[in-house]
Amino acid sequence: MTAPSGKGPNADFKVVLLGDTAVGKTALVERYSSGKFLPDQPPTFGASFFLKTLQYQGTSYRVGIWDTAGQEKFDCLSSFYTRGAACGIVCYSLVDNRCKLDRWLEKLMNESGDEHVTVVLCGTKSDLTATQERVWDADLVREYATRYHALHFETSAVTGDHIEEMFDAALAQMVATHPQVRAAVGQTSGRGPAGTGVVLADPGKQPGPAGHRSSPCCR
Ligand SMILES: Nc1nc2c(ncn2[C@@H]2O[C@H](COP(=O)(O)OP(=O)(O)OP(=O)(O)O)[C@@H](O)[C@H]2O)c(=O)[nH]1
Ligand SMILES: [Mg+2]
Repeated sequence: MTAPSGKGPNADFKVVLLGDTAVGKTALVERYSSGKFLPDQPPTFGASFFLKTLQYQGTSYRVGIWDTAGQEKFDCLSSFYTRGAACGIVCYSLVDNRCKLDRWLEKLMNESGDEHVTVVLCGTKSDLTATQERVWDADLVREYATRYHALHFETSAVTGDHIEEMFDAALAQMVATHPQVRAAVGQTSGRGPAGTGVVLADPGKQPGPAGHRSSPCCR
């Protein structure tokens, strides 16, 4: 995806980041918007909003990104930010098996109110896998990705790995499959080239062998 062109945006859409507290949602979106990793940020209070204008295939898109708070006390608020989202990025830490991935996926599906919502699974803190054990079973994550027709990326806010690629892929998928986005840019029928499916950002960095299952979720 390239920088915005001179002409104004001709499609808007809403992206929401969901996931347990401390999985790294704010660090991820901060890295995406400012290019910086800011350690020791306080937990998000309610939600933060980021706006990006992007150009893809000659069209400008204004992307409003809602970074929600993962702390349970803010649970009742997140539906407000999730409703109407064209894309939900559900984050889990690659090195923390307490993440309730299935809960956030269900929440997204129940609350977005959009049957065409683009779902992205984002395994965060990939830089830490050099020194800490990956705690998520590859088969289980693949199963979630298949069940929810989700894109799947592994990112690091420290190195910036795969963050741009993830947002680019999410945008491409929305343009390809979302009727409102397609209508806004004058594509009214058929599916675009991206379709749904699983994109593994770095097949060389797959989670450990099947069978290495260490209670990936607290249910
Ligand atoms: N090593 C490493 N640390 C990270 C990364 N992303 C975030 N962190 C650290 O993880 C902690 C939590 O990050 P946040 O971005 O605040 O987490 P959050 O998901 O926004 O948390 P809530 O706002 O409470 O929902 C902070 O100490 C960050 O510095 C990453 O990619 N790599
Ligand atoms: Mg936060």
